[in-house]
Parts: sequence; C-alpha cells; structure tokens
Amino acid sequence: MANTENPAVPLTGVAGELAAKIRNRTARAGVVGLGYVGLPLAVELGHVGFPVTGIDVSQEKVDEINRGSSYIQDVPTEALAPLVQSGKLKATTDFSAVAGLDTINICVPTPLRKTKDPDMSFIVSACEGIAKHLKPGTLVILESTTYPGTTDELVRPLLERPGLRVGHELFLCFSPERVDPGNPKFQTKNIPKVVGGTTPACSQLAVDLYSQALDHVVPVTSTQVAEMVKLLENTFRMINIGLVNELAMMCGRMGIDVWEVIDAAATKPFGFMPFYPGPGLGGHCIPIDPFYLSWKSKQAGIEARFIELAGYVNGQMPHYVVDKTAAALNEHAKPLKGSKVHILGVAYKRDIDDMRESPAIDVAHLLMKAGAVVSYSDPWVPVFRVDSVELRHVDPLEAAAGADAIVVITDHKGVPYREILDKAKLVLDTRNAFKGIQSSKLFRL
Ligand code: SAJ
Repeated sequence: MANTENPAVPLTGVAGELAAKIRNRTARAGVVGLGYVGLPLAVELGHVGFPVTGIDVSQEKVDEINRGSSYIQDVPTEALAPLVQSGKLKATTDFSAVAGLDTINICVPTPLRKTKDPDMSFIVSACEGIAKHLKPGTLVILESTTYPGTTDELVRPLLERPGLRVGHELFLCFSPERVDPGNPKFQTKNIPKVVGGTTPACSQLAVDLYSQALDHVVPVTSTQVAEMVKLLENTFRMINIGLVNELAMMCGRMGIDVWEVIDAAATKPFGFMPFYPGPGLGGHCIPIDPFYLSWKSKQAGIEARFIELAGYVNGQMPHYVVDKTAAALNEHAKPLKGSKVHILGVAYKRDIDDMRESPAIDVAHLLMKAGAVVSYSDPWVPVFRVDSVELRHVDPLEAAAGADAIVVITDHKGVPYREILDKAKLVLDTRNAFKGIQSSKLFRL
C-alpha cells in the first residue's frame, strides 16, 4: 500500500462510486499501449487484483500477450502467464473494450518528428479511439512523456463532451512514466509515481488507483506540474551529459584524463552528481524529451538555450569519436579509408538490447562514409543495420586480431576486454571500459 502525502479529497456521486471500485479493486482497468511502460503497469494492476484489459494497435503484441508470453525485458513471462491464464489480464486491438472500463492509462509513444517538433499522432489516435466508447465514471491518465499543457489542451478536448465533463463524469490526470528498461533495482512497482489531476477529484482518484499497486505515489497540484516534472528529470540528464561531453573535448585538447577528473569530482559527498562522456546520446527518452520542453517554451516566447546547446554538443560526439579513431590510426600510419574498424557494443546503453537512437548508428555511418570497413560485436544485438548494410555480431576475440582499430561504443558487462586488448592493434575506448588499464595501444575520449 502506498504512502500518499495529501489527505484524501471527499469523493461523492460518480467519483465516489468510482473510488469505491478502485479501493475494492473491482474497477476494470485499461492500459492503452503495451510497450515497456504499459505492459509492466498492466501486470502490476493485475497482480493486485484488478481485471485488466490491454489495448494495442499491434495484433502481434496482443496475440503474444494472450498466449501468456512477454516480449518486454522487464516483464518475465512467469509474471504475465498466470494473469492471462486466470483471465485477470487480456489484450485486444479493439477500442470498443473501452466501454467496459473504469480506468484507462495511456502509455503510447511520443517521438519527435525530423523537424524536432513533437509527434502527437499516437496520443491523438489513442484518444480518438477511446472517445468513441468512453462512458461516464471513467478515470483517464496520460503517461506518455509530453510538453506541459498536453493533457488539458489536447487530450481534454478530445475526450470531453456533454455528459462527460472533466471533474464530474470524466476524471483526467497526467502521470509521467519513469520506467528505466533493464534497471535491476527500480521497476514499475517501486519507482515513486508522480500524478497531477485536472481537478482535485481527478487527482484523488488517480492517487487511489496507483496506491493500490505501487509503493509510493506523489500527488502534485496540476497536470502541467506533472508533465513538467518528467521533462525536468530528463532535461537535467541531457544537459549534464552535454556538459561532460564538452569537458571531454576540452580535456582531450589539454591532455587531461577526463575520466580521472570526474571520478575525483565524484568524491565530493554533496552538490555533485557524476555524469560520463560517451559517443553520443541514445535511447527513447533523453535525446527526445528535452525537445518537447524547448518546443513548448519557444511558444511561450522563451528560447531553451541550454537544451539547444546540449543537443548540439551531444550530437557532435559521434563525429568526435570518428576523428579520434582517425587520429589513433594515424599513430599507426594508417588512413581511416580502407582500415578495418571493429565496434564493441552497439546498443544505446550498457546491458540492454535497445538500439533506438544509439550513437553506434551514427558512428558506424560516419566510419563507412569515410571508407572504413566496419564490423561489430554486441552480445545483445545479433543484427545491426547501418544505412543499407546489414551487419551481424561477430565474436570480439576473433575480430580483435584482424581489426586495425577497435572502438568501444557501449561497454556491456561480460565482454573479455582485457583479452581483446591483448589481441588488438589499437583500441579507442569511449566508455572507460578499460578503466585503470594503461597501454600504448589504448586511446580514450
Ligand atoms: N549517457 C551518457 N553519459 C551518462 C549517462 C548516460 O553518455 O552519464 C548516455 C547513455 O549511454 C545513453 C543515453 O545517454 O546513450 C541515455 O542514457 P540514460 O542512462 O539516461 O538511459 P535512458 O535513456 O534509458 O534513460 C532512462 C530515463 N528513464 C525515464 O525516462 C523514465 C532516465 O530518466 C533515467 O534517469 C535513466 O533511464 C537511468 O537513470 O537509467
């Protein structure tokens, strides 16, 4: 049971009836979007007894869930299967299921367009599907990361109509998803859940719902605050990564070991949080979320200069890595053109299989454009497509001896780095995977 900070708001009428169903866990819960956010949430709600209906546009995902099989790394099939077999959790592509739901969590993607503008098409499509079948007495919570104002300015008009007034017959909230794929310590159940409602009754109902399934619920006073919380969290990371990437370039010019600098700074027991340079910014959150904020702040007449600058610096890192590779090969009198360059690790971060926005894609593209012959090893990623070329994972020890240069892009655990260095001609380490190891063959960011 969660500890909630705010005293309960007295709920009567439609809200009171819904609150009762939530508190006795007979409320029929719906989750729209069954990805790395939606499926774990659906399982947590099912685990505490709610009948759950997952809705997704992918028939393949729906079929796999209804077979009791999980396609999400953080949701073991052993956790999903019993819920499906008992009938507690089912999935469908049919939005008419909304008519039988009391609560609906919207967990659909919010990518960026090529123009770095928010792509709201998934939210709009989900809301249009929901609106067709929405009944009075339903709680709708948007979880997709988005700009402040989305819930009240975009979602509310799509769902609200006479007899479905927000705060009366319809209850609308925003709650940022904070899922960190692959995190062994923090998963959906034990990550504090921020939630803000359009009205106090909306907020209270969402607090009641999350409190049944999650360990800690953090109510805030509006949907805009809740939307902004998530953007601050991830913009904070993106800008600080940009700072250390710029510091790495400075240290490179000054012959200072940036990794040693950061490790020593991290001994400060207060007022400092270490971030580490790398080959660029990958993933589905950090490179994207801040641009939702800069887009909205531009409309408010404020230039988000930190975000734009950090975006530029982080975007330069793949080029910086390729320049460092060329410089290292130059030490061996080898041009980049025609050299065999083997990449270690292509997923966007350590110990996961996710390739979204991975800097490895940019680095490999730039290396190929410069005429290098690129190969890679990544135990998590069997196939790596770069431009029109399909590369396949090869054993790093087999590749090490034949490569003119090895470039560490993602430092997965369990890779024989020491043995690779012994066999390699030269190694450029962009992740400090060879921490504490000195070798004339070893180059660092
Ligand atoms: N990165 C660096 N240097 C760093 C940290 C990260 O270059 O010091 C790179 C990573 O290699 C990766 C990218 O930035 O390419 C993003 O890394 P991330 O550690 O931020 O991982 P994500 O993208 O999975 O971010 C998620 C976020 N979770 C949510 O949005 C719910 C983020 O808020 C979390 O803080 C982060 O996981 C986490 O802490 O693992």
